[in-house]
Amino acid sequence: MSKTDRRLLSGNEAVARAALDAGFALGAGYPGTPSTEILESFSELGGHAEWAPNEKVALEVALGAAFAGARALVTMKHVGLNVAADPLFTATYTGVSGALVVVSADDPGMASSQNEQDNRRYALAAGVPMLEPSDSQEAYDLVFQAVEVSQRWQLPVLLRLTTRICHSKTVVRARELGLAAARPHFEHDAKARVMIPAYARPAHRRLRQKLAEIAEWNESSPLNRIEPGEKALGIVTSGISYVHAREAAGGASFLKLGMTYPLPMEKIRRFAAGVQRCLVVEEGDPYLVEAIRAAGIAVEGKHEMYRFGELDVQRVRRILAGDVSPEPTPPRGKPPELCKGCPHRAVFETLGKLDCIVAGDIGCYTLGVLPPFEAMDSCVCMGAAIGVGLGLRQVLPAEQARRVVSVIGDSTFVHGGITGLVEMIYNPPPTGHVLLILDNGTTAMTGLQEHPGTGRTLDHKATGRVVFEDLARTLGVKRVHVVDPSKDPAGFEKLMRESLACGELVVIVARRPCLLAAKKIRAYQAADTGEGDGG
Ligand SMILES: Cc1ncc(C[n+]2csc(CCOP(=O)(O)OP(=O)(O)O)c2C)c(N)n1
Ligand code: SF4
Repeated sequence: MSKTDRRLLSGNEAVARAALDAGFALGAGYPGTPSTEILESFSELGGHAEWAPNEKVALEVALGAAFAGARALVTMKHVGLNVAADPLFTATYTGVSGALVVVSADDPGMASSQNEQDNRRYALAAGVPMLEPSDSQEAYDLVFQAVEVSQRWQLPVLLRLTTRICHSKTVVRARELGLAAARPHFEHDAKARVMIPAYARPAHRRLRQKLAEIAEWNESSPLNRIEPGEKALGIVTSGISYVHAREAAGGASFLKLGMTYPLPMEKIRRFAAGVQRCLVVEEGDPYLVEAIRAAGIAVEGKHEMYRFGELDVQRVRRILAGDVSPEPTPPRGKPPELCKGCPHRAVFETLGKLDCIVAGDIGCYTLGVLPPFEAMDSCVCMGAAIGVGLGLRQVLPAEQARRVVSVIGDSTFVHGGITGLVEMIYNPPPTGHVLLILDNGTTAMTGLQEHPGTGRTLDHKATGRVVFEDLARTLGVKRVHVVDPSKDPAGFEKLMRESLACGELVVIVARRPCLLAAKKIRAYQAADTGEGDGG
């Protein structure tokens, strides 16, 4: 498209388009709703996009690129930032030479997540400047702003999106003139990038100095705008909450914040002083209201009941009216279930039949918890199946411990399970343990993305492959099996009985492609080799 075209884009597509127009050399990430399409779109547009094994590695790859003077993008869902938090908290000390934009896509209301953590807290805790768009155009524009801030202060910048911003489509006008790609080069600067305590102490002071400068700059930056209206009501807001509040209280005065860390506190103070009632409208945690009150500015916040779930126009009207009466419960939809013919089905049928205690994990297979299987006993975060299973095995009485099985998907195993396997070998429980890797050849839950176990890159081209059975054997597991439970349920049941009884460490790779991915996998293989068997 020509750069002056107006296009209907989702927030995710807008970020991808902006990354291309702003000369980003690299996009790295790990899939996770609602962020996944950013890198897929960036790749389709011709950008260099990579799926990393997990978000921590993705951030580190992007940081390396930014050390080399390039502009780098890293994308993840909100819980991904927990995984990437370690490098994030020190990347603010090291700073960057190019630009580093970290996209956190939060999921208030948990449309497809295990919690609704509010990642604005990370900006404050790690000291990362944070920008929050309210629609796709802003998502596009704020990528450029993020580059400006990142390059000027040599810091990573957090671009915080939420589900509605990621997935809603609004019109985007791309810039006529993008940014020329930076020329990567490396200059030694150990004092800036090697965080031994002697170098980290001044680095922390540098970070606080930069944040103070950004806070001052943000007082008059174009990122926060006052929209004058009636003096009776002033609303301080950001992100998608702005859109809802605008509709719910059209006549009010607004202070719409685009940079929500560090906050333009004096601007907020003046705004609050100029209206009779000043209300903070925000989704999720009382992040803004707490910060504003801590600065001694009297503002009204929402009732605790509105901390949960997404906001919408109706809920904002209730907040404005101080209505704390019970909200109508939405009609219950049909519960999700594994596809008919899903390879995970045969596994959970057997686990249920054998009355296993199942330390589960996150993916399509989490649906093994629901009827008709009801064969999952825990699911915490990606990779936890192995550690939790081992902990259960370590302390349960032997007759129960012997029934514990850790069940993990292939993408999840690569993401967060490999170190759990190392723990299993290093600290084997007295009754042994059984690890079941459900290898369906894809990351099904988030829309069939590749991962290092598939041997194909983000754009489905052949690359190196991590072979789970080889890895387990190399790490020292003696009993390693590769089976297809759908093809031979009786054989799988027999193997499970033997494995649970043997008292040793067992890794079983249950391999059969996801029903929805099988045809695509065959096509990718055929494209690579001229022949494909989909196995
Ligand atoms: C830290 C983190 N990153 C990303 C996600 C999103 N997510 C949930 S499960 C999953 C992977 C599922 O793939 P796999 O383990 O192969 O199971 P499948 O869905 O294919 O059965 C992803 C990416 C998440 N929940 N947590
Ligand atoms: S998408 Fe694939 S893995 Fe997920 S339930 Fe359907 S067949 Fe199973």
